[in-house]
Amino acid sequence: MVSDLFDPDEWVVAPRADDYTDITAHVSTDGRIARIAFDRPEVRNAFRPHTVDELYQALDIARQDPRIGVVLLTGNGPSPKDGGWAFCSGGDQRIRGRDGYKYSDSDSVTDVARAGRLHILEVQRLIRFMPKVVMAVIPGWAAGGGHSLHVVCDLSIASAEHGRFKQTDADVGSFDAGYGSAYFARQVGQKLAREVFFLAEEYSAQRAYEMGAVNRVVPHADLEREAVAMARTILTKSPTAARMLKFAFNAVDDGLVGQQVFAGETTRLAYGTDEAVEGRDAFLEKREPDWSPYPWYF
Ligand code: S0N
Repeated sequence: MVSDLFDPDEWVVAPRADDYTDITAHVSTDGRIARIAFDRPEVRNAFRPHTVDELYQALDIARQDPRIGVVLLTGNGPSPKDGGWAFCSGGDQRIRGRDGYKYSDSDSVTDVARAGRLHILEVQRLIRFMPKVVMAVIPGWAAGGGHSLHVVCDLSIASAEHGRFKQTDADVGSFDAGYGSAYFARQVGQKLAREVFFLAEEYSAQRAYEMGAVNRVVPHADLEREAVAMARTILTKSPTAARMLKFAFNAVDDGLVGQQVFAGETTRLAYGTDEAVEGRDAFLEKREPDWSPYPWYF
């Protein structure tokens, strides 16, 4: 299935997406926006390792597509079982074992090669470090590891009627001790973040907006239309400015990795200058570089 909110005129199937079983992936007809969606509505879009592998691949394809500037991450729905809506309810608890997750429901044992590999964190890092704007489009529950995914996205937009937020990690004995908690506290403040984790209560989309955890709350029927409209506004901006801004926002919380990512971008920009070309050419031509045309700026 896709979603009741999905506009078929807006999207075409993304490259390699025909084989996906746990997600859907589409690209807007003009090729500039990706829509990637959890597609397990019967379990509130919980992810299993197979889901995460597909998600990583679809996000990475979007990352490498030079036309795409914005990625919408959402959850298909409603559930055929009870009509419930979800963005994502985190790790699939039915296949969680002592040493990790079974790869899929049909596995009889946990795959030892994958055991202990908490690879949803690799997806979090991909979202965090891809030079595109990633927006969580939240039609229903964002719970547990699904809550953490929305936290790590650059922007979040939620359904007024069905958007629900709950951090259940401590209920089920798991804890996202990285972006899901510590970075969340940067967003909403320490007291609120601790309340969300320690009490594991339910919060409406409006309350999440008031906390500063969500950018916009819109009528359910308009959710994807509004998300696409926001994406189209972002796409009117300079791609270089947008990527530098994303990495600037990240850097203060990402330590040396944040500095490395930002520094890589500045090096890439510097390579485009005549000054850097002179340095390269001087080396290749076995001569001293002539820096005289380039001032020490003040
Ligand atoms: C989302 C909730 C609040 C929705 O409640 P609601 O609307 O009352 O629906 P339910 O009747 O509860 O659910 C409908 C059906 O969906 C199944 N289901 C829901 N969530 C899951 C799930 N996560 N796994 C498996 N099944 C799920 C229900 O069982 C029900 O099925 P039926 O109809 O057959 O009974 C509510 O559903 C809820 O609280 N869900 C559980 C949320 C949760 O605790 N998630 C896990 C939290 N932990 C993680 O996500 C791990 C974090 C993580 O990924 C991670 C982070 C850092 C490092 C490593 C990891 C890692 O573990 O990989």
